[in-house]
Formats: sequence, structure tokens, C-alpha cells
Amino acid sequence: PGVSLIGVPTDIGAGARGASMGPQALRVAGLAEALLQRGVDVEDIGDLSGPRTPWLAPVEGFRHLAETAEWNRSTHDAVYGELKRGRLPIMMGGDHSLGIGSVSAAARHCRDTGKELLVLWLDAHADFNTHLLTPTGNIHGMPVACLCGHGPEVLTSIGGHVPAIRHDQIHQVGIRSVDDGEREFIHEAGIEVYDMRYIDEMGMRATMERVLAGVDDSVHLHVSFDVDFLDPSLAPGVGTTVPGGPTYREAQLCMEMIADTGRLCSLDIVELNPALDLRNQTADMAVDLVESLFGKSILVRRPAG
Ligand code: DIR
Ligand code: MN
Ligand code: MN
Ligand code: MN
Repeated sequence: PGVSLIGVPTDIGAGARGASMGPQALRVAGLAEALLQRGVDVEDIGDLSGPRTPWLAPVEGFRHLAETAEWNRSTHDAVYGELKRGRLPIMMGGDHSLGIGSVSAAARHCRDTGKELLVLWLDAHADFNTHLLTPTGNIHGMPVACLCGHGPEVLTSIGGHVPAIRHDQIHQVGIRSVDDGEREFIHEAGIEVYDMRYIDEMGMRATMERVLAGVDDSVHLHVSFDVDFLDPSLAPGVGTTVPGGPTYREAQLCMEMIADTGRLCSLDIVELNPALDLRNQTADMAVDLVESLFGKSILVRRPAG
């Protein structure tokens, strides 16, 4: 299908300023051109608009709740609209709170079409905090919980159905920073988490084989790619770096194995913070990985068997 790029220039849910510049950095790194090169029909539909980030202290465990909800309603509407047009939306964030709107839209589209949604959450963080568990009040640490129905109604009901997804419709990969409280909550919820220890022990290949087991043509794969998934040596341009992430080849293999399924139907690229980057290196890296996600391979590859 054709790809639609949707810019969502905000840092409303983050703890550091600058993710609002993410969409433009991805454009400068040549995201559209790279996809065109792959033979993909690409349309950049431009940037959504929304409230400015006031940088206030958290209120009852949430920083900027009303503004975050507003950005997410717009994100949901844009992503849902592109899916309805038969396009593959790439939501260029912006911080990861926007995953609430984007994944809610994919879930709604799947309810319309009878597809089964599977979300792959590539991240250093579990993003499963609630207003009671959060150490920061930053909503970019809460989107997975909100999508699973654990959060304020203004965020959980954006796609018209609470919860937007079941706990077994999301698999997380690359996790290495989980807050106290969040750790127990994610365990209770039974989310499938492939943390860095799992990847260290099993390797990326076995990890992704498990993550993608059973993905067939009834599945809509949504990839939510938080750029801090990558090791900080590859991706310094993020607000919350965590050491010990996937290497360049591990990340490429992860993307290539997702591409091999042929089921990628929607994508988020979030948390890219150009204010913290070095000569747009992190945006360039994200584009490089997206090329693999859209089927770029080293050699000609034929189906196995
Ligand atoms: C932390 C950081 N767990 C929080 N979360 C981040 O504030 O809830 N998510 N950086 O991407
Ligand atoms: Mn995240
Ligand atoms: Mn993260
Ligand atoms: Mn599974």
C-alpha cells in the first residue's frame, strides 16, 4: 500500500524539550526519499497542530493531561483516516504519549475490518506507568497502560472502545528500564516482554521468531518504534537514553524479520529529539532502519523452502 507520513510535532508528554522537532529531522534525513527509492508510493500529509507545551508541574500524577489528550485525538483521527483510505500511516512524533492515539486508531481500524491487531513496542522502557506509579508524571511513560485500559478516560477511550487493546495484543522488545511498581504491574497484567536479558541470552533471531510466531495474513502489525530502543551509541538524540540497547545489526535484524512477515500496516517513529542529537545521526539511523522495515535487504532474498 501507499505510505502516508503524518508529522506530530509535540513534546507534550515528555520530560525534555525537543521531540517536537522530530518530524522535521526525519524529513531532513530523507525518510520520504528513502521509501520512494524502495518503490513505495509516499505522500507527506504534513504536520498536525495542537496546543503548545506549557511545561507545568504534574497535577494528580499527570503532566499536561488535557493537552496530551488533545494531541492524541488529532493523532487518532489522522492515523484512522489514512488507514481508512487504505494507506499505511507512519506517525512521525513527537513523544511516545502519541502512541495512545496512533494505536487506538489501528485498533479501531481492525475492529472495522475484522483484522487481528498485534502491536510491537520497540523501546528501552515499558511505558506501563499509571498516575499512581509514575515517578515523573510524564505521560510518555504511560501509553501502554492507557491502551490496555489503565488510565484516565480522556486517554483510554480515544478510539471509541475501552480498552483499546487486550494485554495479549502487545509484545515488547528491547526493554531495560522499568520503574518500581511498574515492574509488578506489568507482571500482573501478563504482557509479553522480551527484555534485554532475554535478547542477550537467546539472541535477536530467536527473540523475533517468538515475537512474530503466528503472524499470518489475518494480522495487522503495528510497530511503535521508540528511538531509545537503540543503544545510545547509535541513537544519542533521545531524551531518555538507557545503556545496553540493541546493536546496529541486532536492530537491523529485528526490522528485517518484521519486514519478512509482510504484515506491517502502521508505524510510529517517536522520541527522536534533534536538540540532543549529533548532526542528525539519530534521524539518519531511524531512516536506515525504516528502509529495512520496508524490505531493504543485503542480498536478493527468496522465500524459504
Ligand atoms: C519513565 C521514563 N519510565 C517515566 N519513560 C520513558 O517517566 O515513566 N519512556 N522515557 O519512553
Ligand atoms: Mn516509549
Ligand atoms: Mn523509551
Ligand atoms: Mn504471542
